[in-house]
Amino acid sequence: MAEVVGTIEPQTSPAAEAQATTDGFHLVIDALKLNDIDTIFGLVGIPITDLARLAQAEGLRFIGFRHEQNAGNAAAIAGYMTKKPGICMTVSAPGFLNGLTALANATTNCFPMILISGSSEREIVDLQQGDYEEMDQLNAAKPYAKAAFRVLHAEDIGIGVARAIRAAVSGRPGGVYLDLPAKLLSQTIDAVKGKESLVKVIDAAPRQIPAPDSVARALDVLKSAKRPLILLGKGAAYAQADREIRELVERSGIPYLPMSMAKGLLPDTHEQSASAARSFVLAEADVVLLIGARLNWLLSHGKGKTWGAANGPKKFVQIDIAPTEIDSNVAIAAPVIGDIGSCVSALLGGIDASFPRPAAEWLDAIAEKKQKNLDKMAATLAKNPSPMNFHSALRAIRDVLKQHPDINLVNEGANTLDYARAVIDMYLPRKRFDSGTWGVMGIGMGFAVGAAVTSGKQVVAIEGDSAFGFSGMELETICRYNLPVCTVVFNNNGVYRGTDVNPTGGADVAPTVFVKNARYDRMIEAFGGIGYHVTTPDELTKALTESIASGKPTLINAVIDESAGTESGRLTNLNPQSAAMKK
Ligand SMILES: Cc1ncc(C[n+]2csc(CCOP(=O)(O)OP(=O)(O)O)c2C)c(N)n1
Ligand SMILES: [Mg+2]
Repeated sequence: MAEVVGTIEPQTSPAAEAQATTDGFHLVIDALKLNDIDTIFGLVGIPITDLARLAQAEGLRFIGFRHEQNAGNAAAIAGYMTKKPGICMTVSAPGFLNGLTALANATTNCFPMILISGSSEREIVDLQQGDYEEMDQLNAAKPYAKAAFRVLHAEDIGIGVARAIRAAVSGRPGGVYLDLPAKLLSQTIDAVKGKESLVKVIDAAPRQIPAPDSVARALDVLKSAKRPLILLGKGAAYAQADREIRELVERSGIPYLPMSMAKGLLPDTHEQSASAARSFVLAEADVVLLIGARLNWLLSHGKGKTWGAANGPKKFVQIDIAPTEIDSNVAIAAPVIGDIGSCVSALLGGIDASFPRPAAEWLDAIAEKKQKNLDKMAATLAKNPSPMNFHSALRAIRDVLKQHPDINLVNEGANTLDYARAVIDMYLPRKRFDSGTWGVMGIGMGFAVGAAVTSGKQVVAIEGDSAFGFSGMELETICRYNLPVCTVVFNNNGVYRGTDVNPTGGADVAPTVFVKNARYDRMIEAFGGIGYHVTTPDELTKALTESIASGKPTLINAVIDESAGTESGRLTNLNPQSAAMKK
């Protein structure tokens, strides 16, 4: 263009015009950035490939997965760890549906996440004319999400993203779906107008202060207790009110039980932990303070034998952010509604030197029960059977992890989940991520990637061989991003155990059985990771120690006695039995 030197470029040149406009792609990324979102977990394709490229070009981290469910699980756990919505981005119809499982799981577990999916043309979808990946995604998402929104005009992207963020994290957190049609992404609008349309969300999850009379009522009920108990749920861990919760437990002197993801809120070795006497305290307590724990199936709905029905009704004090949680399963004597930090602080205001300490009789009975069970567990853990069983393998892992209290632990399986939850102590809050409210299989590698990317710290994933299979291909993702994830596969040749047989004597193996002696360690080697094959606790100790020291992607194939597990782990009672087969 040397020949035009000295001439003034006309104001309406194509270059100037391009500068003066923006489009849907840029507005989505700008809206996320404006709200301090720094990572997207996703999987590319039509129509979001350029959105992913642009995100990376604009300085966001785009972590690409091999299946959207795992990207969604990574986003969900990032949301749980940070109280900021984790973002999952997918293509339309099948990609969206793959992500929807994770969105539903996030909503069930109260993890804040946003599933952003590209979608096909509304005009064609609504007339069912057979578009590429046609689906009415917004309506499909609605029953499984806390909220679902669609944006049709580029100037509404800012509002759409803001609504999604606020819906995900305010009140009870959950999964939000944001539908972005392909046409929206390429829509152009004036750049200044576009910039002005963006919304920075102020105070996305405002504190919710409990009513003083509800606090007074709760304190009265607590003071009336003879055998009080505190139950900490993952809502308590999510709240990041760690100091206040610890102070409440310690100042009141009340024994406490953590639900699995609340482990580590106070160290599991804390003398007030009643975990080792769980059945005893649930049955015997007369007043129970629930903090961010729901009385769902995991707590036997707050009634029946587990809760000592024969001892008469319990009195519950329940702290929850959602008023509709109250009386969901049993009558609640004293609801305290608000955010957990504010509610616990308010209760602390009434727990002074005059607050009655729990009776020594109650504490002594718990201590005695605890010691008995801990001795029993120590004897079980001390055994060295060959082949190795769940307990001897977990003893080895427990002893290594004790040296690394800040490790993130992912855990799923049946026996592998139930035994690991009981044996592996947690020392810090929000370090244990597991199958959660649904008891779902498949969160493993998604949670592992999410936890590693979010914390930048080591992850150890203790996985049943069946559980691992649901997300195993993400080993490639772990290797691609060189994440410090050590996956330990408890390989007992199957679902629950590997010893079932086909009663017909036919060639097909039983429904619960896998290929015998599979070498999961070789899977990670395909992607440049390090594989270990171990058959004894000593080998497991060595492999895990080396893995953690290396900080590299590793997988330990831990061979477990194939006859050691029980059907459904500890949930045997939930299996309906065939009357015809019992004969
Ligand atoms: C999505 C999903 N599908 C199926 C199940 C049923 N299920 C519960 S545990 C489990 C696997 C248990 O086997 P494994 O992970 O090998 O653990 P083990 O008991 O052998 O240690 C399955 C398939 C589930 N919970 N979630
Ligand atoms: Mg198994």
